[in-house]
Amino acid sequence: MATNNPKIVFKILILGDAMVGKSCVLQRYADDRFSDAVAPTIGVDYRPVYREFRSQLTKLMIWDTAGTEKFKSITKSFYHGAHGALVVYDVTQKDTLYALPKWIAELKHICGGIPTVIGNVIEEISILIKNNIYN
Ligand SMILES: Nc1nc2c(ncn2[C@@H]2O[C@H](COP(=O)(O)OP(=O)(O)OP(=O)(O)O)[C@@H](O)[C@H]2O)c(=O)[nH]1
Ligand SMILES: [Mg+2]
Repeated sequence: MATNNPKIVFKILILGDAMVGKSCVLQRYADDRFSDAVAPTIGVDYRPVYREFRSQLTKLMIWDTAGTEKFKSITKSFYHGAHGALVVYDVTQKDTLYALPKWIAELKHICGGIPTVIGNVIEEISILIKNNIYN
């Protein structure tokens, strides 16, 4: 796909606690592959992804942020001007679910809008339900 002159450009953030799989979600979306050797993100990583959307070349400027608290001041400076966000949690780690309101509130404070929430590590969900983790 020729990637020059996209008609539509969106800035998208990926947020959420450390180790929930944000970078893996991006790798899956951008390259359709999974690796368990992904290094923790230092600050912020940027990845342009091009897709056809309603027959228009669309550029998604995806900013994959570190979940670690020590990078928060850096990562928050990238929230400005975002059109959307994926707020990720790990379905096997309850704390990462309970942290979502904090991530969403911080995002809304700077960007407004409604983020999308996604649960990761979903191949483990049947084990969690079987073991009554969600009761
Ligand atoms: N089983 C399983 N492991 C996953 C999945 N997604 C990510 N992981 C593993 O979870 C760990 C953390 O993944 P990352 O993508 O680096 O997590 P992150 O949220 O980007 O972490 P930070 O950059 O430190 O904020 C890695 O060891 C991944 O291999 C998944 O869907 N299933
Ligand atoms: Mg990461």
